Amino acid sequence: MIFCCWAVFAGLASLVQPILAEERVVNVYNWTDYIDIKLLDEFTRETGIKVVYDTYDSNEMLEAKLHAGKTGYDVVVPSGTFLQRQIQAGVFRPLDYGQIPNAKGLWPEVAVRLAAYDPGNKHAVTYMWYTTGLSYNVDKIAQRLGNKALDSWDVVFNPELLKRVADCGVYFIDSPEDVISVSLRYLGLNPDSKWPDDIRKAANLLAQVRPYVKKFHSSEYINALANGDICLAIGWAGDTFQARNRAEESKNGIKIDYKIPKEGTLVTFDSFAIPKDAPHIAEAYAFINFMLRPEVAARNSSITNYANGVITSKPFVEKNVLENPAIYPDEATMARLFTLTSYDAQTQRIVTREWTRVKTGK
Ligand code: N2P
Repeated sequence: MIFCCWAVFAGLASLVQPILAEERVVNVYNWTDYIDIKLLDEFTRETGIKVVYDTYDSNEMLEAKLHAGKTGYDVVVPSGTFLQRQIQAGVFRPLDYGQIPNAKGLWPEVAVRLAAYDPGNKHAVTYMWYTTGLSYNVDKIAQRLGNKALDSWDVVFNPELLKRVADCGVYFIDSPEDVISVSLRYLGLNPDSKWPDDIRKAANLLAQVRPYVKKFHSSEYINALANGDICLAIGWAGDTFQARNRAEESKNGIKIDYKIPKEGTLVTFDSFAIPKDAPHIAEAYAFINFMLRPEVAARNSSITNYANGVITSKPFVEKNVLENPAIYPDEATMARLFTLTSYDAQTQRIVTREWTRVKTGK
C-alpha cells in the first residue's frame, strides 16, 4: 500500500516538475566557425543552462537585427566599429563585472584597444581579435605568380595580376569595412577615411578587379580554399588556418597559407555584449563568464585559430596557434596594423551604395 501511494505521488511529481522548474536558456548569436562547439554541451552540463546557438557571417546582418529590436538574443558578438555605434544607439546593457569574475584574466593591452570603441570597457569584453589578409593556395599561386607575389596587396588590387589567378578562383569577404579600408591603404590614403571621394576611389579600384572575383562571401571561402575550389581570398587569419586544417584532415595535398601584405592591414576586435532587451540576463553572464575561463578561451583559440582576449589563457593554447605570428602577432607585425572607427550614418550610406555597385558590377 505504502509503495503504491509513493509510486503514484512520484509519477505525479514528475509530471508537474517541468511546469514548476522553468528550463534555463541562453540565446547566443555568434559568427560562423568561431567556437569549439563541444563547449556548448559542456556549459549546459555544468550550469544546467541550455544554449540556443545561432550564427551569422556579417556585422550588417547582426546590426539589422539589433536595430529592429527584440532579437531575443542574450549574447551577441559585434566587431569594434559596429559595437561603437551600437553602443551609441543604446542597444546594449552596461556590463555588471561582479557577474563576470573571469574578466580578471582579460588581456590589458587588448582591453585598452577595445576601449577605443567602448570607453571604459563598460559594455563589452573581447572574445577574439585578428587581422584581414591574403588567404591562398600555396602551389596554385606559385605556379601563376611565383613565390613573392603575395608580399603586397597588389595581387588583389592590380587587375593585371588578379587576372592571372582568376582561373583558379578568387573570393573576397563580403565585408565592405575590411575590403574598402585595405584598398584605401593600398592607394596610400587614410584607411579610416570618411571622405566620400576617398570611398569612391576605393570603390573604383575594386570595380576594376571585380571581373576576376568569383564571389563575395564571408564564410564559404573556408571550405572553398580547403577543397581547392578557389586559390585566393581576401579573408581573415583564423578562417584561413581553419581551411588549412580542413585540407590537412582530408589529406587532399592542398597547402593553404596566409599573408599580411607589406602595406599593412586592419586589426579587428570582436566582443561579447548583452542586448538591452535580452530575456535571460543571468544566463548571459554565466555564458560570458564561462567563455572567459582561461582553459575554455584557450580551447576556442586552438580550434578556431583566432587569438582570444584572455591573457591568462595563453599557457593552454596549442603551441602551433600561439606561436603563429599571423594569429598572435609579434611586435613587428603589430606595427603594421591599423584600426578603424565607425562610419557615421551619411558615410555608411555611401559605403553601402558603393559596395553594392562593386558587387553587382554596375
Ligand atoms: C569567424 C569570423 C570572425 C571574424 N568565421 C569576423 N568577425
